[in-house]
Amino acid sequence: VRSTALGYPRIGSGRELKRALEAHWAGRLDAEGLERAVAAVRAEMLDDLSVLDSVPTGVFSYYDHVLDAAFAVDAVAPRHRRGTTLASYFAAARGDDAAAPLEMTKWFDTNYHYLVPEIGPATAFAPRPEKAVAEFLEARERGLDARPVLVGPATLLLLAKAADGSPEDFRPFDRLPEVVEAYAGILAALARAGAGLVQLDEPALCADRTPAELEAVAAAYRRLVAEAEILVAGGYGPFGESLPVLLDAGVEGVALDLVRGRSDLETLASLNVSRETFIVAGVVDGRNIWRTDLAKAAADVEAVKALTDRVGVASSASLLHVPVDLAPETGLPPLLAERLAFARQKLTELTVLADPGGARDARPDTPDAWRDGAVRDRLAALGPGADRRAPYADRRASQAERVPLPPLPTTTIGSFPQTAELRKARAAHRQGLMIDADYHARMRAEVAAVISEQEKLGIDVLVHGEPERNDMVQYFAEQLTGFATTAAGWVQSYGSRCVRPPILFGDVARTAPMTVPWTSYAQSLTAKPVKGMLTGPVTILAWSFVRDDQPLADTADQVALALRDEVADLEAAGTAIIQVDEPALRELLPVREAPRAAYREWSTRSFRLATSGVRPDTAIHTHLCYSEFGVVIDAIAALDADVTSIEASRSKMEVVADLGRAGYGSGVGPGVWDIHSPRVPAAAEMAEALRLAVAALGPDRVWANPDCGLKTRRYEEVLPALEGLVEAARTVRAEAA
Ligand code: THG
Ligand code: ZN
Repeated sequence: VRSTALGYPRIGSGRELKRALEAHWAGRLDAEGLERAVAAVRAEMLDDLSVLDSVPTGVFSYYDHVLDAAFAVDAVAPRHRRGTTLASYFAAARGDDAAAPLEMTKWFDTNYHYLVPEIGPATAFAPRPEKAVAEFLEARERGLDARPVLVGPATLLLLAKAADGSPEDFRPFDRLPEVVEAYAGILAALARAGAGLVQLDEPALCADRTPAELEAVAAAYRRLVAEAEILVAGGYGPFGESLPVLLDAGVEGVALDLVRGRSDLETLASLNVSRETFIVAGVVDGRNIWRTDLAKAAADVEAVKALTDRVGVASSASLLHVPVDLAPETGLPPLLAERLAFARQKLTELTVLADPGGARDARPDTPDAWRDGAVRDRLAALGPGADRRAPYADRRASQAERVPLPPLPTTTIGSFPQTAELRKARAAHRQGLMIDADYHARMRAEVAAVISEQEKLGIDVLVHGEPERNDMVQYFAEQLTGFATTAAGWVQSYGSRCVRPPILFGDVARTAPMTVPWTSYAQSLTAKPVKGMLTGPVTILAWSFVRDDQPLADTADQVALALRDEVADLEAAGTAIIQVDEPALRELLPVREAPRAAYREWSTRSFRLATSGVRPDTAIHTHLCYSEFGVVIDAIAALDADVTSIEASRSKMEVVADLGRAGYGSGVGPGVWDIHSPRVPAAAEMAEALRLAVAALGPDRVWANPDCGLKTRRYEEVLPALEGLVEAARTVRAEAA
């Protein structure tokens, strides 16, 4: 059995790519300097990957692997074409003065964002194999058995969106036969360079596909196998009915995700495949950081061997989703550290599984010390109504009485700009160079400044600005039991941006209030209402590495209970409005339809469990962003929040109408300012968006707010934009009166 990985982190063990990219974009590093820096990152990747029998190449990326695939077939929007390929590439990724960037959205059910290619009926495809060939040769020159990897043609088109101006009924997938010819050209170039097996990633075939789509995929692969030996990799779930389609098309092999897609073992058995079939068993979890149960993994490899003679072992998905190395994490509790494997450690596991003499240890049980009987007893004792509040109509009346607000009240989502000064203070505090008292004084001064700015602007519902929070999940993880945080466990989120997902390893409990002092302090400075700000249970799970020894639903309930206590403490401190954000509600939605109902059930229940312990006159707000919410509209209604603020500015308020259709009857704050762009919208533009929302919902249910937190923006943009927002709300308010 030969070992491989489907992909690898490409940010560098010390985030060298991030530093080089940001220096280049700031004009501090020229193209040659950038090239030197990324060559070092790729060399480090190859050093790591060289322990494998088959080494994936081309998995380095300057920004995003979907964008790489679009460039490989020359699907570059005309507005992004610049003097060099790299300049065009960064124009597409980040935009510039002349052109808006490509849209960004979540890659399957992960916290990684890819760039959405724009493909129209007239997009001219052509093979651009230079990157794939160069990275293949770089590995081969080291004497490695190199295997080029590219996002496959079906996934590229299924993830793309129709270019502006395309006919209504056009779908990028319609162009499959033509894009396949460009892929054929790339495969031919790789073959000329000496490549054997080539991996095409087709995780979109692990989602529900129509028979017509599968037929088109079959034709595509029948064409491509004429050019090269192809290994099709899935990941992110079972191939299911896609599996026989691929095998019948004559691909050399298929890489199965045996962590999330174990049912493919049965599918494979039912197909009675020839013993020549090449199957790569993805038994090492590419999505999580737990050490592999090598005994179980080896048993799965044996199960595949019972069906065919040609078997490999691999990660279940690209290792992109885990940090590079556990070695620097010397601060973790030993019981936890010995149970973890990051990317480098997973490579070692793969070599052990490929070695006939390797030691296949079973995974040790979860330590008793990680159980919290009190939390389990409390959850078991919850009555059936524990996740239900009074009817919305009653809540609405008592909330209006407690906090009188004008129609179209103005508010922000929670965070204010994280200035360089704030970051510096946090870094100094973390390194022990600033004592707690000074740090807290600095943060309180920031809260006071943020409150005063909002009062000057005339905003109706204020926030404290969250200067004390590094990340909206990590901040809570640092304070809850059952969580650990890493020192340098960075995972790419998009481009040069990374996050450090906390590790949720044991039962979760709150030991003390986590946010109350900040909110109370802010409230003490103003007569206007200040919102309490929390992150919801689903998002805390989605943006952490979560224990896999019990159902996610059970873990979500524990987090919800801890948040429920925080909500109660905020209410007891006099907070009338408490916002519990769930930006990742869409993200954890299963890729296939079948398991979605169960997900909607437990995710919304955990949110309600967190938020239903309050009086009817306390308003619960929530906020959602980062994705298209059409598929979770019912779940949004099931959260039963009093007000939902939602990303809407880029979709031209469509989501507002969707909410109406789904029977969502409470308040809505459709974001009228796209904060992901540095552009400051004019008041008239925001007023127009508010009019659309008022037309759909009436004036009594609409709030005026930006579409996300302001932490990544600068005050130079924030102050004029908020001034315009307040003006827009006043204008539309007057029109409605
Ligand atoms: N937190 C977490 N996941 C997220 C977001 C988040 N996923 C979706 C979305 N928000 C992603 N957006 C960003 C935006 C900025 C950054 C990361 C993800 C970012 N990161 C810093 C960097 O790379 O330099 C590091 C931040 C830090 O010091 O912790 O700027 O908000 N979990
Ligand atoms: Zn947001």
